[in-house]
Amino acid sequence: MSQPLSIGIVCFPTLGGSGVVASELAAGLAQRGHRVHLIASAHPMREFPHSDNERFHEVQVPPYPLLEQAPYTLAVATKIVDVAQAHGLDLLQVHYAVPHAASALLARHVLGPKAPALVTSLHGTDVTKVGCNPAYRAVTAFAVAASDGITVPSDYLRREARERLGISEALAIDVLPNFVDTDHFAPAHTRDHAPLASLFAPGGNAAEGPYLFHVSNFREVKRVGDLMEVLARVRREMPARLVLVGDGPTRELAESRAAALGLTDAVRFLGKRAEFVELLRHADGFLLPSETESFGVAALEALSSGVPVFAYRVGGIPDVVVPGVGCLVEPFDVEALARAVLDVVSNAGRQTAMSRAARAHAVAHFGERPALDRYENYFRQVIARRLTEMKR
Ligand code: GMT
Repeated sequence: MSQPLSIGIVCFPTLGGSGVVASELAAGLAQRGHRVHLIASAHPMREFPHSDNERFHEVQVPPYPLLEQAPYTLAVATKIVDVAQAHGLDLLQVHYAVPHAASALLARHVLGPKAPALVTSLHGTDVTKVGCNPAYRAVTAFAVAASDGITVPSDYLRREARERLGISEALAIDVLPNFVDTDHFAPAHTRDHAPLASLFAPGGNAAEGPYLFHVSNFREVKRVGDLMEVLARVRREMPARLVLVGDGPTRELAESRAAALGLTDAVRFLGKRAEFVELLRHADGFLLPSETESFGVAALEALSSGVPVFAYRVGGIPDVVVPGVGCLVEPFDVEALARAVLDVVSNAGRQTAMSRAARAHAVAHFGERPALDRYENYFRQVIARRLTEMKR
């Protein structure tokens, strides 16, 4: 067995997206014997740590009256330096380029020749919305390009990174698709609606449905208003209900749209929940009407749970939601999305076939073990390359 590595992983502790990928990766690598140091402003929402090989290092951002905004970027850089000096790191992987790539670069300068190899893992809006904003672009692009390795979860985001951050073709950007814990996100043994029905009325009529599901951080890019438009249209033909997990800036908008469309009794907003698979796996369909997604981890978790996904054909979603495991329609056609949902959920045979195909697709293409192999190999290559370059 090759030598275990000492790996630092920096991420936002958010539920969904990069925070989930980072903490699952940390757990998986630690289980393989590597020493993993997770650096974040709070414990990730998913269970952590899983083993003695994992350590959590909290980034604290002390306020001071003179500082209008607490300098998070500096606090992350300082924590990286502290962890590297105390524990020795072979490699540091930062998830979400803004501002983590800049923090890492700064730490690298402080650490000098002993600095670990640096991998920046781009995720989505750190390129397409925030990183390319003129307020951040010059430094973000510079820091990303200065990394020893750059990863993205899809070809789509690689193209976006080249275009929006101007990352030259001379620099490799490697596609490492996201993955899912298929044991955790597994279909229900008994496919019934009972756990979802009880959210609407204790002992409610579980035979009614269909039940639709959504998980997100309720940012504008998620177009949560479209969820209500789709639900209203589906309900013209079937007594559909929608369960929503997560929270964020557009949750109120979704609630008021639901009220305006007379849907209040047909929706349940559950807020942030680390554990939602017990509900998700009983749903008939997962709605993800995002403006764009570089990948769509939430969609993959649904597929793995045997839940077909309905989304717009945008970004990297077509890499995940292939024909037969869900339906993609043209952006932002709520009529078409509602029709796609109805086509599937109104036909028990079609729904079951799609649910089985969704699960099989997730297991065959997005399992954790091959993904961890890819990351391990990639990290070792980056470390070796950096050592060679340093010897020159
Ligand atoms: O970039 C974001 O919007 C946030 C990010 C996150 O950190 O939650 O989500 C992105 O990264 C995920 C993990 O790689 C992807 O599954 C999401 O599709 C992606 N979001 C977008 O591109 C909007």
